[in-house]
Amino acid sequence: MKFDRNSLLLYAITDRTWLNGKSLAGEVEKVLQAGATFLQLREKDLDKEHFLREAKEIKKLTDRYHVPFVINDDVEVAIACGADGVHVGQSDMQARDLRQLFGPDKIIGVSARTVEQARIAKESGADYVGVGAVFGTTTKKDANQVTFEELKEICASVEIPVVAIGGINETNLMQLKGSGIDGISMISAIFAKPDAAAATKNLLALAKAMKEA
Ligand code: TZP
Ligand code: MG
Repeated sequence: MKFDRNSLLLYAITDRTWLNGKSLAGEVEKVLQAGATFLQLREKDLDKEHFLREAKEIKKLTDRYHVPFVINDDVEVAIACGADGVHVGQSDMQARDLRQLFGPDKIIGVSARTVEQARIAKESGADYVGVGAVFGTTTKKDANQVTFEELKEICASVEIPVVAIGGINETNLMQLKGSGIDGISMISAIFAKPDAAAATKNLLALAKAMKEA
């Protein structure tokens, strides 16, 4: 899938913490139907076999909705399920090695908290950077905060698109206006909600307004 920066507008990241017996695929389908523009499958505790089976199932859904699909961290699973790409952190596999492994067409996303990290990611072949945490979050325990000014500086310093992450929700999203980001990515503001579809629709409208304003 050819990467388009506009696809980062509403970037949903899965989390099974709040499923409460619901199926992840079912929740993902609702979110895709409601207009999410990008999907990352993030599993921190699942065994490989289960992870791969799930990734293959989710890939069918993202294909049906023509939404880019990346796997968090696990390059093997990303390759085996035919994902559109992978998203890695600073301690995961380097973008340069990923690009060699994946070739030019796959999407590579890298988490960055500083201008230097973002520049290195770009030079190593990343397609986009995820920058955060822009607000306080309890979803990722070791997340460090990035200020609005730092976010803005990163956006101005690299040509590749930037997606903000961390504690973003419908009440604070508009505060990101003017930062230069291409989109917002969220876990709990979508998947912790009893009605993930309604949350997605609302966030999508706000994200559009945030970018246009
Ligand atoms: N990376 C930085 S903050 C974060 C990640 C994965 C957690 C985002 O989750 P939430 O629930 O949208 O704050
Ligand atoms: Mg990681």
